[in-house]
Amino acid sequence: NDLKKDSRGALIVLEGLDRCGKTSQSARLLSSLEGLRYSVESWRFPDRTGVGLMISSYLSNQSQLDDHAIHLLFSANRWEKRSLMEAKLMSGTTLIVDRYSYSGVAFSSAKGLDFQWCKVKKKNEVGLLAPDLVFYLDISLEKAAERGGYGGERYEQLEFQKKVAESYKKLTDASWKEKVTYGSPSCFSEIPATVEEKEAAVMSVNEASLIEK
Ligand code: NYM
Repeated sequence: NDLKKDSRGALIVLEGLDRCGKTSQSARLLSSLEGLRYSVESWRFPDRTGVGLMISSYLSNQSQLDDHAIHLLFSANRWEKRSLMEAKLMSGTTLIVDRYSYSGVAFSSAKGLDFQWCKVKKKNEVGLLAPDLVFYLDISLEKAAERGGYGGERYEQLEFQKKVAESYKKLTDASWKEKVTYGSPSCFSEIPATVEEKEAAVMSVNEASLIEK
């Protein structure tokens, strides 16, 4: 009950290629922040419930969908969770989110969809909650491919991931923090720095900010 809940929680997003280590690093960030008595939850997109059931079936090659249609389903999947995310943030809970709108752009544009059409600031994402902090977990294509092997789901091929990496490069801006995941047990080992970053993000805004044009 002595959880740090005075201000709103921060929306922290982790992005990167498939097999870049987001799952492990989310877990580490979660336990570090819990250890510091923050109220914190770990989320991921796609959330494989609701619209996410269709997404999951598409990703496991059990169904076919037009590239634009699946792009919009990924977006709808974020909209489905928007009000719950806002409620959590406003009640002081920090959310660590594994993939968000940037994955939407990076993966769809890697398939050949027009980058401008997919962009985060296009209408279908405008009004979703804007992250306070985005971590890009950087890993070489080869190292990512070595991990557990690709092939389980759609998109998990070296050539495709190469295009995804190029799309991410176009999306990255100065506010993103890069973390190298390969070879270090935790890229969040200097967690106090992350907490300072979190507090800076929280102090500057009271309401959760939105993705805008
Ligand atoms: N993906 C994820 C997209 O193509 N668009 C999106 O908007 C999101 C959130 O889903 N290969 C892709 C990236 C991944 C796949 O994600 C499943 P994960 O993190 O493996 O569950």
